[in-house]
Amino acid sequence: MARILITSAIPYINGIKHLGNLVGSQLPADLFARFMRARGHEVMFICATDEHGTPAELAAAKAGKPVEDYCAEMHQVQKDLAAGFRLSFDHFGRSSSQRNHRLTQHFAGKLAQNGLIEEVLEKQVFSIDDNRFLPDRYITGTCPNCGNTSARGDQCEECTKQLDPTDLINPRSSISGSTNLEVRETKHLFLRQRSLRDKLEAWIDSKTDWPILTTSIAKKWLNDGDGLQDRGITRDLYWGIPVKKGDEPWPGMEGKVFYVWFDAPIEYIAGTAEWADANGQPDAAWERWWRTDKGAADVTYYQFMGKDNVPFHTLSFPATILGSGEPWKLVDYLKSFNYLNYDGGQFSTSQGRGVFMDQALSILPADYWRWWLLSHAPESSDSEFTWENFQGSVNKDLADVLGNLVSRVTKFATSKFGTTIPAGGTFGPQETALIADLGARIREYEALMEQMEVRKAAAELRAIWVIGNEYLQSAAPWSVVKTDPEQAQAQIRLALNLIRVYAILSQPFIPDASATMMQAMGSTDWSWPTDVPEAMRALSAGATFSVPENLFRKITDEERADWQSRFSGIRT
Ligand code: B3M
Ligand code: ZN
Repeated sequence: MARILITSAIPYINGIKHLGNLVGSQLPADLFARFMRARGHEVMFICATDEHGTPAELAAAKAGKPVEDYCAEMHQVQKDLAAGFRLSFDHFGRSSSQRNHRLTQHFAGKLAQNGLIEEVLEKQVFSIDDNRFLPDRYITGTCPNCGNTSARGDQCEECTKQLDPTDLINPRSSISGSTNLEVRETKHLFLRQRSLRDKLEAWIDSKTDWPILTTSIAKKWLNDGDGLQDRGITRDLYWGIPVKKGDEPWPGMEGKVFYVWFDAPIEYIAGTAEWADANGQPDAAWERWWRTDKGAADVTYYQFMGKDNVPFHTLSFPATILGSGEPWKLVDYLKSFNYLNYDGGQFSTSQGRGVFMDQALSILPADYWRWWLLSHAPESSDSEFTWENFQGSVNKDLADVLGNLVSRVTKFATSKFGTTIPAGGTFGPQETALIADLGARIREYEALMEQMEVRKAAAELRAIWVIGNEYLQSAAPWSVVKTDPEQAQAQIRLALNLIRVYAILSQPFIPDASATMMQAMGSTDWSWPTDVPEAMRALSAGATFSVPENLFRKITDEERADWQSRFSGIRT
């Protein structure tokens, strides 16, 4: 039994996530966590909401709520949606927790002690009417290059020119529209990442088994242009973790907070501490996952995230950990994803384009989405959601292949033999061949799941469902029963056992349908089918089973057309 630590990138607090966000981190992480638990490993699976920064402050202001209240509410909304999608976190924490405050301040203190923090005096735009410093992208004005009147202080989106806020003509605050701006001096902390460059490079080079997507992004940031830059880790904001050196005040940094990207990954650790607190466990219980001097040396740590988050996890967060000089666990394997596009364009949170988590669950149960998203995960390249493709997968894979097998077998068995597993006959050559084929495919499925080859694992699982249908088709118990009822009983006994094995294998992808299948088979034995011939005899003659509710319904053409127009833009 191994010990497996899994974290998903933590979703930002300012709104409900779309399906592209979901499939890029939380959902595949859940697939892996479920699989590892099913294999009998000890798993700790952590996620949280990422709550600090200007976007949270602005979203709260827009909602007319204090930012603390807004974040508490949105945390609950996201937590409920995660539960709706059956994301099996051991804990869904909050980056605004006291645990994260203390750990973030602790890391900053250690980095300072180790000479890795530099205090820098900067010039920044201050909005007098808003009474705050404005981050570059919250200053709007006219682009000196192309004349676009709504260029942002960091970049003009029309002509893509990189800008400084002071380049803008007629600059104004994007928050209030005020033009009453001035440049003021302000002090900030910089993490001297550059001095950790060699250590980071050696560490990344040692990860020869990482996906190319992950290492190519890491190396690009390590080597591009001037290479790794020192990084500002503080901001002039109200909402965030106050800048302190451990428990001590940080002279000159009063009223400032840590940058959201400094504290967010530390929440992986803090979230595990929150888990311990929530379960009445001592510190040792979470430290054994994170401190290599306190039991975490035998933990394997996996991270899941979208490609845009990779630089922060291959450079910035490791710089924090390595720079602390303390024995914290570094990630062992980083699984990253490309983007999921939506129906000929991009998912867009700002335009409300695409399907968002709450909307998805309001039209169909979680398993339908889980199956489509995972079987089309954007691994080797970006992938695209279309309603035709979704309808096709659901109707074919789930309804025709899996659902149909379960309903055909259980209905036929009940009508001919009643609701106990029939005892007659013995497994013949056809049954033995199926069991052998199944065994080989299950080993392949395990290997793909272990390698986090999400799409390929889904394809293998589907192939496993298909061979069951092919067996039934050729064994044809509905004909055999007329001439050799004993043999038909053996065939049906095999098919019912197959349903139980399918429940176990499919559980990481479609947990609700799997639970229904297992319950219908009258079993509670979820143990992984390591010995396949034995697993295919687990349901013994005389035990009772039942016909489950229809597992999956088909999506009609009318529904497809309706949803396609409903989710095409502007979320209301
Ligand atoms: N919240 C990314 C995002 O919401 C960011 C991930 C943090 S992981 C520590 O896109
Ligand atoms: Zn421009």
